[in-house]
Amino acid sequence: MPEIQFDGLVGPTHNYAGLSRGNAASTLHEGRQSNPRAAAREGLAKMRFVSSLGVGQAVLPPHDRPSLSALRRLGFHGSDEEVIAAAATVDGGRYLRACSSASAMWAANAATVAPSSDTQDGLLHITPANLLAMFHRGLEPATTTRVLRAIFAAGDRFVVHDPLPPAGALLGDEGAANHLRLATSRGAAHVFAWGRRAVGAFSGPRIHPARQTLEASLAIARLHRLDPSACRFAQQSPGGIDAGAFHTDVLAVGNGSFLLVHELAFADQAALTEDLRRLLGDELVVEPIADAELPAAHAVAAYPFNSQVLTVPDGSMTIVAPEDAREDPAARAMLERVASGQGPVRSVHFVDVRQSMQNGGGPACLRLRVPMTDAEVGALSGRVILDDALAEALVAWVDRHYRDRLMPADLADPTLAREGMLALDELTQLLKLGSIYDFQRVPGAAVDHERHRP
Ligand code: SUG
Repeated sequence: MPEIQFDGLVGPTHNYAGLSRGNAASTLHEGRQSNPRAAAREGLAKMRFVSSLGVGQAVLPPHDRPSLSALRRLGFHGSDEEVIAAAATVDGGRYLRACSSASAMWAANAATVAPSSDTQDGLLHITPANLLAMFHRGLEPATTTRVLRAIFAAGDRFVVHDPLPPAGALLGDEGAANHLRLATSRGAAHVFAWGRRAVGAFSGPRIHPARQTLEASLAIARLHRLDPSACRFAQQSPGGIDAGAFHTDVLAVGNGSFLLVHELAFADQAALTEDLRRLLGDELVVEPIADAELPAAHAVAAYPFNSQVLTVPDGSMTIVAPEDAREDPAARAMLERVASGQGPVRSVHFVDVRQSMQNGGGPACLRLRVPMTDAEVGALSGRVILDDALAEALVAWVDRHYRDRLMPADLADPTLAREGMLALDELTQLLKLGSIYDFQRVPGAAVDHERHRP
């Protein structure tokens, strides 16, 4: 079944606020100047490249940031300007920074997906991730749910569930970044990776937080009506999380019959691989990468595993890796060895997504994969499938609205919020998505286009 790559378009407030403990790049770049326009252009260039390979590409809109509704729920009140000014002074501005993050760009964390071919009711199931491990990311699920329901609106084919309840520490769900779907002629297997469990003993990471719970993964598999015999629940290696692999897709990537996996991705890799082979047969090609070939620190810094492995129209596979992995000799050598071996991968391409990488998001983080039949693609709502005309319109839209430099201190500028509303209001028209943002739905909060044109 062909797969559509739904990429998150980078939002106008893309910045480096150092919000994600356990994400080395986010910590390293805290306080640096960002370039939202370049970030959005890099993302669009990657989408156009993937589309040029003959792979279906679609776009998900950014979220409205700063989230004024989230700031109001924290007790900041008055006009939008007053809310922003007050939040900028409390706790060193931490709530304003968190509520301004453009983190919805990392669409691999938007949701988990089960294609209709794998579900017992024949529907395509999507569950938006609750992202409760990090405050700034926990602001995403409501808008993500609205966006996905606007796009996957055809109820006879698609079901977009509510995110799992953000119930204490029980159901931490990070979406597809901790999920791998593999398939051979024997059928499909779903690997759900978890970092901690709320119930029962386990040995977890010591330094960094584990975000995904086993209980959340089990609930997603149930919700998606997957055949339990096709599901595996594998613990992420605690050492891998402590080395900076806060999501599984930092150390592993799979596509169809192919799995590229670092030694520190899973706690018991040998057992998992053996089990998958029993399930999927000898067609399964596993490329295990030893820490001796590519130390985890390189894998985390250069993100060769955070690549998109794509099946192209001739049936072979290609890897779309970050430019950073080309510049790291060990990472590059590993990818080139994999692409020149006996397996299904025939080529590697490198793309520059540096603005996103500096917050810990590589090519694979920027996209949500949705395996879909042609009829399902035809049933999507909105204008989200990327063709040349839409790509050009989006680049022009970015150039019209986005700043080319932003420091965390600039988040206190109320005109940034107005610029964002104006841009996103226009975007929903471009993408034909209707009113999906709080500022479009709250009475009295409509955008005055004439007054706020930059
Ligand atoms: O959740 N970074 C994101 C990166 C997500 C990467 N996604 C995947 N691996 N699939 C995160 O840690 C940093 C934001 C900041 O510090 O400003 C951030 O949220």
